[in-house]
Amino acid sequence: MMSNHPTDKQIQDAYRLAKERYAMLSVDTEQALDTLAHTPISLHCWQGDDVRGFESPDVELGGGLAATGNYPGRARNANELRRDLDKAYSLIPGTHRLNLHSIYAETGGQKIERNELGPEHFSAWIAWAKEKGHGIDFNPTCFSHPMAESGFTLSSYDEGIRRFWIEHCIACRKIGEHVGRELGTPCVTNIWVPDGFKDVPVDRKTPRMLLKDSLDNILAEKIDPRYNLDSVESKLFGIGSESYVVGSHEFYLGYAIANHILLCLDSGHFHPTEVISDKLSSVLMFLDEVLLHVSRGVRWDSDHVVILSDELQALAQEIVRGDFLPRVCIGLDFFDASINRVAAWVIGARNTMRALLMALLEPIDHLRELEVSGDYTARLALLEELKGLPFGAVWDYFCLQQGVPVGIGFMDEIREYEKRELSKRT
Ligand code: RNT
Ligand code: ZN
Repeated sequence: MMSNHPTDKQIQDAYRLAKERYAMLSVDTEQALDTLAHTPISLHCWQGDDVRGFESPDVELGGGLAATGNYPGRARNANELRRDLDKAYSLIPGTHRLNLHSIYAETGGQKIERNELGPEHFSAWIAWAKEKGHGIDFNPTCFSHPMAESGFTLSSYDEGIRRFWIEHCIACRKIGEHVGRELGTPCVTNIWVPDGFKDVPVDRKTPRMLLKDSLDNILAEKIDPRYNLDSVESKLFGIGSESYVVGSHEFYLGYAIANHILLCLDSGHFHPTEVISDKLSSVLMFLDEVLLHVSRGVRWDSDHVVILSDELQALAQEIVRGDFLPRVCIGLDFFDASINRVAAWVIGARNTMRALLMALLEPIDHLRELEVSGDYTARLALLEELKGLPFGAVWDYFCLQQGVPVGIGFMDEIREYEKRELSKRT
C-alpha cells in the first residue's frame, strides 16, 4: 500500500526538478529558501487561550473583541500555553518570535495592577524564549479591565483613567526594553486601544487630542531602539465602536510619521474591500519600519485563521518586490476558538511563510523589465504562468530541510497532541 506521506527521496527528487524549472526563469530557489529561513514570524500568544490571559480565571474579553467557539483544550496557565507554543513552533519551519500581551504576566498568584507590572513578571517567558531562541514582542492590554469599562482608555475624558493607562503603557515599554536587552533582539511594543463611540459623536476632535497627548506622555522617555521599538495600531471600527474609533488610520499614520515610530497595519482593520498590501509602498516611503498583524476578516474584523488567499499573496509580493523584508515586522493576529488552537497557529504561520516563498520565487527583474518596457501582455501572461510553477515542491523541501513535517503530515502530530494533552483539559 502507498503511504500517506511522501518519502524524503520523493521530496528531494521533486525539488531537484522544481529547482531546474525555476532556474530556467533565472530564479535561484536556494537563495529564496535562505531568505525564508531568516524571516521570523511573531506568533501571537493569544490564539492559545482566546485572549483571556492569566489575571483571573473568569475574565471576560472586552474591547469589542470576540473569540467565538468552544473547542476543547484552551491553555489555562503559562505552562500549558508554553507547551502548546512549543508544539506549534515544532511544526513551523524556521525560528520564530513570540508576541505577548501584558495579561500573560506571571505574578505568582499575587494581584499586580497593570500599571505596576515589571520585567520580573515576565522572567519565565524570557528564560523560555532564551532557551528556545525566540525573540519576544509585547503589547499593553488596554481592554478586559474595569478601567476600560467605559470604552475609553488613553483618550478618556476622565483624567484618572487616562493616567492609569498611560502608566500601564509606560510600564510595558520598560518591559519591552528589558526583553530586548535580554534576548539581544529589539522588542516591538505595540499599542492598540479600543477607544471609540457606538453612536455618532458630536466631537471627533477632543478624544484625538487626548489620545495624542497620552501617547506623547507614554513616549516621552527615549528608549534605545536596539532594545525596544514602539508601534501604534489603527482600526476602523469595533463591536461597540461602530461609528467612531479615536485611533483611526489617518490618526496613527500621522502620529507614527511625526514621531518616528512604527505603524501597525492589521489586515482586518479597514473597510471590507480595502487591503493593506497596497498601503506598504506608500507608508514605507515615510516610515522606517512597519508592523503587520496578518489576520483575516470575514465580513468584519472577525480574526479568522489566515489562509493562502490572493490578499495574503499580494501582501507577501509587496514585501518582497519592494525589498521591504528588513523593514517589515511580520506578526499574526487571529483568534479562532472553534478549531484546535495549536493547529490554528500552525496553519496561519505556514500559510504566511508559503505566501512569502511564492513571492521569493518570482522572476522579479524580468517582470519589472516587461512593465517598464510597456509589454503588459507579456507581464500578464508570465504572472499567470507563475501560478502553475512547482512552488509546492520547494516548500516541501524547505520543511524537510528544517526538520518539520512535510505537507499535511503536521496534522498527525496535532491529533496526537490533542489526545495526549489538550483533551485532558476540562
Ligand atoms: C484588535 C487588534 C489587536 C488585538 C490584540 C489582542 O482589534 O487587532 O491587535 O487583536 O491586541
Ligand atoms: Zn491587531
